[in-house]
Amino acid sequence: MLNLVLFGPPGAGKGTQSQKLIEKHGLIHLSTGDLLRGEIAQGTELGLEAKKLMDDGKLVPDAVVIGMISNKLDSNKNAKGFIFDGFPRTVAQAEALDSLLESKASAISGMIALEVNDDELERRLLERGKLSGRPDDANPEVIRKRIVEYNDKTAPVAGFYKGQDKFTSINGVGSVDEIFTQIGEVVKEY
Ligand code: B4P
Repeated sequence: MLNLVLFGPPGAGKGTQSQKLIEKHGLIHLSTGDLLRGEIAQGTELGLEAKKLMDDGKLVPDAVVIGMISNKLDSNKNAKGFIFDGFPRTVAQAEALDSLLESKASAISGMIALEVNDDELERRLLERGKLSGRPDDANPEVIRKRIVEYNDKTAPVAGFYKGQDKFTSINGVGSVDEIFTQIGEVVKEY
């Protein structure tokens, strides 16, 4: 089973590259950001709680996103593999994901981290905000808060996978196709 974690700060290109990876490898795409926005669109209680945090650039509680991922793993029992996009975002989430996969006799194949500087992240997210209307992309202050939250809580997840010898970092600045080619070189090794 091929189980990839696509990692990087907000706007690094995780969602963009995930789309290309699912087309090429037929994996199931699990984006916690998309799942949360789905809850918001349906107006569920979980969505209402998540929206307050997301609009303020904060992470949603671990238990909420771990529960969503657990349900998705259970409902895709015959999958060839998964792309985890925007998950895990904390070390607690990474530990929970290992346990969930282990209980299904599976494991993470590797993490690929996209490195992009803060100015480029802000530029990309503001650009997307103009088209998508995503409230968390519309405001430079919220974007900066998301980057701070990433540095505080999410960046340590890289150390978790380095400790398992499953971490590869690539340059996330360049054309979408150039970056996809670099990702392909890494995936070949898994
Ligand atoms: P996400 O939906 O995961 O938001 P993101 O990190 O901004 O998306 P992504 O990184 O995929 O964007 P992409 O680069 O593809 O999360 C949103 C919020 O949900 C979080 O802030 C948090 O509140 C909550 N949340 C989600 N998961 C959570 C978890 N596990 N735990 C707790 N909370 C969680 O795209 C960005 C833009 O760049 C696009 O417009 C794209 O077209 C452009 N782009 C991509 N590649 C490019 C390139 N090479 N060159 C130029 N532009 C490029």
